[in-house]
Amino acid sequence: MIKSTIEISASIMCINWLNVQADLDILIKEKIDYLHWDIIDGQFASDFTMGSSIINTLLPYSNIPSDYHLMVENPSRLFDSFQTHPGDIFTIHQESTRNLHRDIIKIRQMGLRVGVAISPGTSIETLRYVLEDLDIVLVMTVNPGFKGQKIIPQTISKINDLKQMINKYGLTTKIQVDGSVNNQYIPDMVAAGADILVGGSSGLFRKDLNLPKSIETMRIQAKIGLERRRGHCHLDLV
Ligand code: S6P
Ligand code: MG
Repeated sequence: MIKSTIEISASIMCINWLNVQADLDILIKEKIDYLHWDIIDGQFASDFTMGSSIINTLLPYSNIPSDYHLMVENPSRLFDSFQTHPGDIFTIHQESTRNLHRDIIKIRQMGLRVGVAISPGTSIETLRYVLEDLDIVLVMTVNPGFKGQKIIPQTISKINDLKQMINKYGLTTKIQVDGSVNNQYIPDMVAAGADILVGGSSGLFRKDLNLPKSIETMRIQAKIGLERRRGHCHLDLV
């Protein structure tokens, strides 16, 4: 069964930092599904973003679930750094850990939802033997590190291949997409199988559109993609 709604996760590294409180108020009012915290260590990807002191300061401001995207080497060293709540998501990169399965189990034992991200050059086959342990696979549609990058087009067919793999094994794993998630690509991403859209600088925190309007626009594009997906498949739909 396919869920009738597509969720939006707001990439806080793309928020207007001179207007954080007002933007968070809008995200709350508009019932955004997750706050997406990009954590980068300068090694796995070549930049630095927010650490636990900034994130833990902002967390009490809303009760929106957190979606932690850990773009760091050896991610388990940071698992205890954040004030997590049940229902939050910890997503680690397949490429960043020497023992992926051990780290997946650790996250599960913390009572959190488990995600694994794959960078554009990483095959979905690398997840074959952990897929059943995951709540979410994050398909990166740009290389990790920076906002405002161009999409890597072949990642759209990767979403489709992953969706087929999930269906083949009878799983309910959700597909999240991150990078250049905007009006131009949302319908294709959702039609291919994306369930959670990470809204960044090109789709959500846009310079040319206010935040409520960009949220509305993302939802409309997601609906178009979902209708296309339904038109293509023979599953029992809600
Ligand atoms: C990138 C990070 C993302 C970005 C977001 C940017 O390393 O994981 O979450 O913040 O994708 O969005 P956009 O629309 O600028 O590509
Ligand atoms: Mg991200």
